[in-house]
Amino acid sequence: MLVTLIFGGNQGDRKALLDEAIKEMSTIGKIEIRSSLYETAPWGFESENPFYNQIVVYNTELTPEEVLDKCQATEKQLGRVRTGTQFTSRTMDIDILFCDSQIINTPRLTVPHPRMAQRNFVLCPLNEIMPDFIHPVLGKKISELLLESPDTLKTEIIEAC
Ligand code: PH2
Ligand code: MG
Ligand code: MG
Repeated sequence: MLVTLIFGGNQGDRKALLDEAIKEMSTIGKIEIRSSLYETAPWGFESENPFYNQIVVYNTELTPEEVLDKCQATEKQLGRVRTGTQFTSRTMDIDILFCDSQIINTPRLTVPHPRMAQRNFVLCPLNEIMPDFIHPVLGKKISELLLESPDTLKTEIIEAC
């Protein structure tokens, strides 16, 4: 299965944490593609600290639930403290965007990620590596979703891939 993950954090040494998280997640399988590194304005909450975001596609034999377990273990290992509130600053967040073209709706997991079409910090790096991929629920290419995105927050390439 090709699983597409987005990594993001806005606390601590953002670059070092991102590199470490991407390396740690490669225990699930080989890296197929990675986007450039982006600096992005916080979406959905106020913070002085911009995020670093990057998207990586891994080729894995694990199930989606097993990948989720590994994402959560890695977030914890990298110092993520989960609070009750929805959006806060964090050292590392790892979210599953796609699992091939599967549609998954379980109590633990919603794939494709439900809010990606409203978020340029997801659509910009995704459009860089898979502009023609068709979102299995929305039935549109990533490039179309980016054109239609209502988001106006800034995303900037920090380090080209
Ligand atoms: N993640 C969020 C909420 N807001 N904003 C940016 N720029 N990048 C993120 O990764 C991010 C966010 C929830 O997980
Ligand atoms: Mg997230
Ligand atoms: Mg998350």
